[in-house]
Amino acid sequence: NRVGIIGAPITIAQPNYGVDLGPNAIRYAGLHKRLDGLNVKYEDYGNIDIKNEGSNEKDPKTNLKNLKEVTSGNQKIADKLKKIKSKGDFPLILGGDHSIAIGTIAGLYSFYQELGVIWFDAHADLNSGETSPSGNIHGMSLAASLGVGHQDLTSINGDGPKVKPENTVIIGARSIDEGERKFIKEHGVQVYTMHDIEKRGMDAVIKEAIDYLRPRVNGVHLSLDVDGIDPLHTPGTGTPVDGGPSYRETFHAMSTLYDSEILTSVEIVEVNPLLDQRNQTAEVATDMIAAVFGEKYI
Ligand code: DIR
Ligand code: MN
Ligand code: MN
Ligand code: MN
Repeated sequence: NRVGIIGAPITIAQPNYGVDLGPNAIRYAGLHKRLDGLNVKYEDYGNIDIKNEGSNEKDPKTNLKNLKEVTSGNQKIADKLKKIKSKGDFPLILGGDHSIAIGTIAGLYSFYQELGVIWFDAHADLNSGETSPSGNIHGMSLAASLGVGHQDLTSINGDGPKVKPENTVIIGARSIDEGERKFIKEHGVQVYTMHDIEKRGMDAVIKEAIDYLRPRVNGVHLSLDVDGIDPLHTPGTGTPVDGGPSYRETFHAMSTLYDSEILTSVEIVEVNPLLDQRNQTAEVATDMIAAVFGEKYI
């Protein structure tokens, strides 16, 4: 299948400007050449035109920042996803902040009613206006995809949940808010924290996640937040958390996902070149994309 590359530069679902430059930073890091080297055919559709006009103010009623703008940006992303899926492309979405997953998963829902999601992240992104300590919608995108949160966010491309909690796996979590902990207990999302990865190793964890999802789902979306990786390797991101999986562990997880042939779409988010050192984070992101498309040696 041909890969369809889309830049999705939403930035106003979190407070640091610059994450809208992520898609181009990843292209400059050599994405196309790496795919060429793997003999992967692709079409790069460029960046979706997103209006990042917002503020850092929470709406006192909803506890959300920039709800209208984040919603309209994600509507555009969902529409674009549907378009390229209709052509038969394998979507590769470059963020942008992690709110873009609301749009990508909503678009994918038109094609996979039993979508599996692998959420590789330091965070769980399971907040809502009721639980969020920040009001930043990038910390709510998985909840919204599961049907929990503001109606505007849960009704993109149709009302209600786009993915089921039992089809959702979080890997790499090490910063989970109180309300998110409750959400996980109540809804039964499968979570592999850093404790699990440390104890059992990344190889066992990623294989278990694959074996868990395979019989349940008809497609699997990988949502890779670069802050999931240890910030030693990925300093260019807005909310780094120490103690994450290393470059090697992450590369191995991506490589194992490639071997499993389970993935039907991939997104990579939260690369912020303005917080980075010499585009290192975009380069690591590109290495991980290469791994997920079959690269074995760096
Ligand atoms: C925090 C941070 N849990 C929040 N979330 C982030 O604001 O909801 N997600 N950084 O990627
Ligand atoms: Mn995230
Ligand atoms: Mn994160
Ligand atoms: Mn490199």
